[in-house]
Amino acid sequence: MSAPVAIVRRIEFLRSTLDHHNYRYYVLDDPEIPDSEYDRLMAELVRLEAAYPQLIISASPTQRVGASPLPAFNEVKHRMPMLSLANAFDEQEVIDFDRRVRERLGISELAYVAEPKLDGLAVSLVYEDGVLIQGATRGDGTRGEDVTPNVRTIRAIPLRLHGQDIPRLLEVRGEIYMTRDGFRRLNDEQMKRGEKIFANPRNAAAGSLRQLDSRVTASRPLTFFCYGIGAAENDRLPQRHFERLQRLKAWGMPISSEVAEVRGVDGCLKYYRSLAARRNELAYDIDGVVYKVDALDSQAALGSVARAPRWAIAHKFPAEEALTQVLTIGVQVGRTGAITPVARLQAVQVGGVTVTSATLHNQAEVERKDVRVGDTVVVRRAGDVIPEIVRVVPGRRLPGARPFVLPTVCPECHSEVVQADGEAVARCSGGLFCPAQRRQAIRHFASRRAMDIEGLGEKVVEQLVAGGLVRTAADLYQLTKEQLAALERMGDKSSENLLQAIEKSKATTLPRFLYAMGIRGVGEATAQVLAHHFGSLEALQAAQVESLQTVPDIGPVVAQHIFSFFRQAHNQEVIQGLRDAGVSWASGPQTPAQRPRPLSGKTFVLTGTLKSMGREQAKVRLELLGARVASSVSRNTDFVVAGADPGSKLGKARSFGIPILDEEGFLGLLDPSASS
Ligand code: D41
Repeated sequence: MSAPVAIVRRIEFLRSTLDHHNYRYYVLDDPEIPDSEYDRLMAELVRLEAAYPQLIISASPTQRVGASPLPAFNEVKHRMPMLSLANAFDEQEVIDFDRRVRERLGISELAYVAEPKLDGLAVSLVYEDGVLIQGATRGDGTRGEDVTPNVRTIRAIPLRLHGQDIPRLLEVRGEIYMTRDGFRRLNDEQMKRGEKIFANPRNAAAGSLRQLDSRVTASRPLTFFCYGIGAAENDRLPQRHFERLQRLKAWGMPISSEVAEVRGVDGCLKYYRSLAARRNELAYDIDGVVYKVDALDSQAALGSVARAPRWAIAHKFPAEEALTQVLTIGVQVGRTGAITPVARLQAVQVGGVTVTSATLHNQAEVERKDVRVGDTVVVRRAGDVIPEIVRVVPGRRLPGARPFVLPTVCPECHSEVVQADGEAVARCSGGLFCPAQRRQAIRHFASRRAMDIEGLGEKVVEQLVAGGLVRTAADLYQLTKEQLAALERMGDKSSENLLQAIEKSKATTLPRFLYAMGIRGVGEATAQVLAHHFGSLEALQAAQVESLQTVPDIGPVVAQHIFSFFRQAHNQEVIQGLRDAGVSWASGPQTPAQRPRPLSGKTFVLTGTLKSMGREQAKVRLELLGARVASSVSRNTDFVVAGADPGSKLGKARSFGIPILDEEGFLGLLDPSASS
């Protein structure tokens, strides 16, 4: 059956429109339309392709979801070797580099291009007639691994190029990396699911790219900057590196906005100092800058030695690891009383920042690394994550140094510290009697996904709790402008703003309110399911453990936590206080008519295991949005949600050309505002 011409045209229109908006977003950093509009266009394309699967092409923007796992990566021989970069560790080495280059070329002052040196993974992307046909890791420079399905999932990498004079064959080189924000989000998710925590964005990027299952890669926040051209079948390319980068950008390749043309070694060093000073403001980690001779004919004349070009050099920032000494080991108390050991360190500069403490995560971690007071340790600061102790330097331990033992009472409130069987963390049993837990509880209450009180930061909360102005969340609603203005670093204006933010938070929703309570085991998703199931706070408060357990995905442990929470007089008082102060939400069970039902009429099928929620919960949440959830795939299925280890339903969905959502896509669908 052939497709109507109008459909073929519409599909191509949608693809080029989506490509265009992807380009505005990733390359020009200047989006023209809101994400919701992009999603709407994508949804239409997904629908049309599902109806006409014979029209699907691999360069379609819908085809970035990953493919079935490979048994192993194939080896790729690079068309041109991927050279490495020589390093300069101080300014003198850069001055020497520039002198050598000028002497060889017999030129008195050179034009260079200065680029940030991204801390990611070098890759080669091959385009044939402007269409991405291969992605490979650098490997040893001669041979790398074929990671084509993986790179196809990275939205910053165009699946096809646009514009004039695109070489028939073009090999683009660049760096795949993770932004610091993406890295933090990924680690948060990994932590919640009890999975591996990555040490830094580079490791996270490497681990995410080298996945045999590219659907895993698709769920990771990888991105890309291009820094050059490898092989190319076209002799009309610009003869200056800077112009080549501009040309690549016009074809759709993302180029760092920090790339600059500079003159002479002075220009190089000036660029270095300025970027080093702004380093922490960048969205991504860099470990130095790269200087490249701009003119291609000069590059050719200089050639290369020992697999590194003579025309480029990496000027590295000072190392991000340093040696220092552990002064004491103390502990910090979290919202749920979790006790985290923290090493206080002899102040040391790590990558330009003074570090005085490092987290040790938990008792087991301290034992594994065997960190003791007085030890000389290697500390690492990756990006702006909390510094950590990499290892103890053996042989420098002071005689008599004793292993660290967790305190038996909380350092803040002197309550007993308890460790439940099978739990890695020990906890202070003081509950909200403990000022540390109180501070954290208030912070959680005010956080963006909870009551969303802007301006209630750590320093403010600390003062409010220490000064006795705020003991519980309800006290926030009794604060006066005078009280706030009297705090350190709070002027009239910021007190006014904070009061307004507190006032604004009174109009909330039941799920947000439940999440804000900080009940153990009740995250955002559970709060939503509870609110939906019980319909009102009163009904939830009255629920017995047995009826709580009948709620999808609530097991005996969380049911008990919820039950106990509402039985405590203290919690009842706080809730009453909040309601008396005017905190409220639309009451009664939300009838279908009141709720927006964006997925109304759509049929979903779930397969495999989701990491963030159980199948029942996923079903409830889809139904809340109006969708129908069926148990088997048919031609009437609109979407299949595939978790880990999906069953035969996935193959069936593919054969019908039904769009498949991975977990991230699914979560984005449930809460489009969450993917910020
Ligand atoms: O940002 C980078 N990591 C970066 C790496 C860059 N901006 N430019 C680079 N240029 C080269 C040459 C000059 C050899 C084409 C590089 C690399 N190479 C490179 N990355 C990994 C090994 C070599």
